[in-house]
Amino acid sequence: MMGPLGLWKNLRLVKDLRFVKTRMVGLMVALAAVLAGAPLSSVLAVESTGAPVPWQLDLPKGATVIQRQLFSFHQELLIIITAITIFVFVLLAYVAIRYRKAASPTPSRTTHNFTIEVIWTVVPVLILAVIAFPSFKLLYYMDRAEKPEMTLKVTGHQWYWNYELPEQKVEEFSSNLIPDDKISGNQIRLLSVDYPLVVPVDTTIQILLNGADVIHSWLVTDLGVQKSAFPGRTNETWMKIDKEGTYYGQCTQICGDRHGYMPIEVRAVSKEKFAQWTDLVLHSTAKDKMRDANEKVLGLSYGWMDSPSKTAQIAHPVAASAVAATSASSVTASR
Ligand SMILES: [Cu+2]
Repeated sequence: MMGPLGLWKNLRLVKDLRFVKTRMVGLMVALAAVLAGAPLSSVLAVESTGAPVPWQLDLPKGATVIQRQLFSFHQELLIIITAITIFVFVLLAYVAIRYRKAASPTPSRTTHNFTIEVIWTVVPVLILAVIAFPSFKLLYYMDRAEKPEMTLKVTGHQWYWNYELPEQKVEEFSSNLIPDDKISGNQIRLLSVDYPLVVPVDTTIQILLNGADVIHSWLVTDLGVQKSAFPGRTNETWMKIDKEGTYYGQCTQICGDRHGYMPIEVRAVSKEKFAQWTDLVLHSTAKDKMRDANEKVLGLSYGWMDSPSKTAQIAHPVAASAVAATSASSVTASR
């Protein structure tokens, strides 16, 4: 089979010295871009929380093994697509200039070239195979946890999320957007919620997802989790967070007119803090046990909840007791 050099000759590239020069410059630029692209993108990628930050570029580096693997896979793909784009661009520019009417008044009548046809079929197939293998490996790795240490149940509602930690006996509770006029301190508009999901770090968590009414999708980019929540079917995925912190996400399935108002806030805390939190959620003497636990363990303040909101974005401002409320009442409350 013809080697790459033969291919160049076949394309009559080497016959014109001017174009050899242009090609060299093009190749140098391509090489520089490929070499600089990935590390540059690596540097510019932020240690984010899922909330937007100034000058943010690229995917977050993540707080789970899955997200870090997704990030490096994305970097590899970036190199491949940059190289392909530059190659096609240089080739196209060469053909457009070299075979323009003035330079080539009598065009060639060639219709077939077996070698080139084999090459332009086989090379893309090889490139796809190189991409497909790590992609499938990652997909299966993300699919389900090998030895889950705890379970998290996520239920999507129009338009809020319910969480349940059955093994810790933390009953299903609702997580609602904080209305605009109540945002204060380091809360983030459209991302902060009243009762965040609290989970321990360094723990393999099996996530079971359901939709209560329509299809929703639970996405927390930093945790490398995105899974659809269907009514009448349980989906599974997992996460093992290795950095304490707050991670934000959103519903990524168009699920109704308040689809953009059902954010996800995950608080990853140490195992000790998580034990304290579950203990308070179960045994606190306060009227709102989860509020008490969040105030004491996470340092959240709930003063905003004591007066009604003027923007009234919240369908169910109370935690566990709101579970029985139907989506119909949330529609009435929010419109
Ligand atoms: Cu949704």
